[in-house]
Amino acid sequence: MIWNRDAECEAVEQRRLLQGYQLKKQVTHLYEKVPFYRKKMDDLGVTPGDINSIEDIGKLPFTTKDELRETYPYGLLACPEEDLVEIHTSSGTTGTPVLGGYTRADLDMWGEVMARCIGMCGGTPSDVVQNAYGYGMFTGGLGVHHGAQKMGCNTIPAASGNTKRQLMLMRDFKSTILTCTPSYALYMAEEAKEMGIDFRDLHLKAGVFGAEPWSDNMRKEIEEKLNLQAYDIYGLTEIIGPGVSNECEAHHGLHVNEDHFYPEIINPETGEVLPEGEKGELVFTSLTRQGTPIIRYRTRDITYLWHDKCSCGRTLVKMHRLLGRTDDMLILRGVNVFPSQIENVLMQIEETQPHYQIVIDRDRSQLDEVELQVEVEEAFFSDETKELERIRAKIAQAMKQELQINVNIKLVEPKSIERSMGKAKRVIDKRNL
Ligand code: DLL
Repeated sequence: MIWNRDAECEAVEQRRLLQGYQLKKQVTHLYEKVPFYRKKMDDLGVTPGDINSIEDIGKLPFTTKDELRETYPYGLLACPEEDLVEIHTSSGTTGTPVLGGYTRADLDMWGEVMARCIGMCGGTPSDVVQNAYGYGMFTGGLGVHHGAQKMGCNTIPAASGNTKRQLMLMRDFKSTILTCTPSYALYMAEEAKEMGIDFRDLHLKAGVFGAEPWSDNMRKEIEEKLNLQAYDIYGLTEIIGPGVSNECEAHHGLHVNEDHFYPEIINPETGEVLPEGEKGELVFTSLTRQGTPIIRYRTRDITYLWHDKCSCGRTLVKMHRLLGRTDDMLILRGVNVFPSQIENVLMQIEETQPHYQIVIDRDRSQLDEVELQVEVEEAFFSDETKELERIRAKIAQAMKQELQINVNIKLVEPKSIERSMGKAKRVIDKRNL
C-alpha cells in the first residue's frame, strides 16, 4: 500500500522545489535559535540568505557525532524545552549518549514516515503488527509503534525478549507483520523449531528488519525459516529513529523519505559531495524536524544513492542496503573489507548456521588479523576432525576467492555463540586502536 501517494510518488523536480523551501526555512530558524549552528555558519561565512534552493545545501557545514555528544543534552534543541513530548537517546559504544527530542509535530511526522515504511512492506490497516524491537530509550520500539498505530494496524507491543511468549502471541493473535532486528528473527526461528512450531502454520507475511547490518543472503535464510518476505528498514536516532528509508516490494534499494530527511553522499576523507551512484558516507539534513533537527549529519554509514523508475511507482530516491560504516571497515593486508561482506560469503555455506562472530586482533607484526567464529549445522557437527577440517577449508577458500583475504576460521558448536534479541554484536575488536 502506498500510504501517502502525493508525497511518495511526487515528480522529482517538484519535490526538489519543496526541499529547497523547507531547507531555507529550517536553516533560517536554526541560525536564529541555535547558537551552535549560527557559529558554525558564521565560521564558514554562510547566512540563511545564501540558501535559496536544495542545490545550496553544499554551502552548509557538516555536523558530527562528536558535536552531538559535546552538546548533550540540550545544546542543539531548536524548540522550547516544554514543547518536547518525547525523547530518545542512543548510547552507542562510547559512553555519552546522543539525544533525539520530539515535539508533537515531530511525532506526527515520525508516525507518517513509519507508516509509509510499513506500506512499503505491503502493510495495510488490517494488518496485525507484532513489534519485537526494544521499547525504551531505543527508537526501534516506539518508532515502529507510532507508525503502525498511525496506519491503523492492530499493534502488539511485544518488545524484544521473552521469545517463547513472542511465538505464542504470534500464534494467538495471528500476527501478519513482524518487526525486529534480523538477528532476533533468526533466534525466533531457532526457538520455534525447539517448541515444535512451524512458521507455515502461522500468519506472518512480512518482516520489517533493521537496526543492524545484514546481507542479502541473510535475507534468504530468514525468508525461508520464517516463511515471510523480509524487508530492510533503516534509520538512526540522530535523524528520527526507524523510518528514514525502507525497501518496497521490488527489493531493490531502500526508498528514502527525502521530503523529511535529505540525503547526500560524500567522500569521507575530503567531504566532497559525490554524484549519484558513487559510494561514500551518507549525510542527512532534517528538513522538517522541530525538536532536534540536524544539518548535514555525517552518519558514518556507507552506501550510494540513485533514482530509478521503481516498479512500485514511488519516486523517492533509493539507497543501497548499507555496505558498512566508515568506522567498521577492516583493512586486511591492504584489502578493504566490511563485516557484512564476510557475512554474505558465509551465508552461502550450507554446513554452517547463520550465527557467527568476527574477532579482530593484531598479529606479532602489528597487522590486522581476523578470526571468524562460526557455528556448524547440527547435522554436520561430528567428532570427525576430517569432516570439520573440510568445512573449515571450504569457508576459508570461499573467503579467499570472493574477498581476496585470508581469514582464520574457527568452527564452534551449535548454539555456542550468544544469541541477540536486539542489535547483535558481530564484531569483537581486540586491537587497542
Ligand atoms: O537502529 C533505528 C532503527 C530501529 C532502525 C529499528 C531500524 C529499525 P540507532 O540505534 O541510532 O537507531 O542506530 C543507527 O544503526 O547509523 C546504522 O549504522 C545501523 N542501522 C540501522 N538500520 C540499519 C540497517 C536505529 N537496516 C545505526 N542496516 C545506523 C544496517 C543499520 N545498519
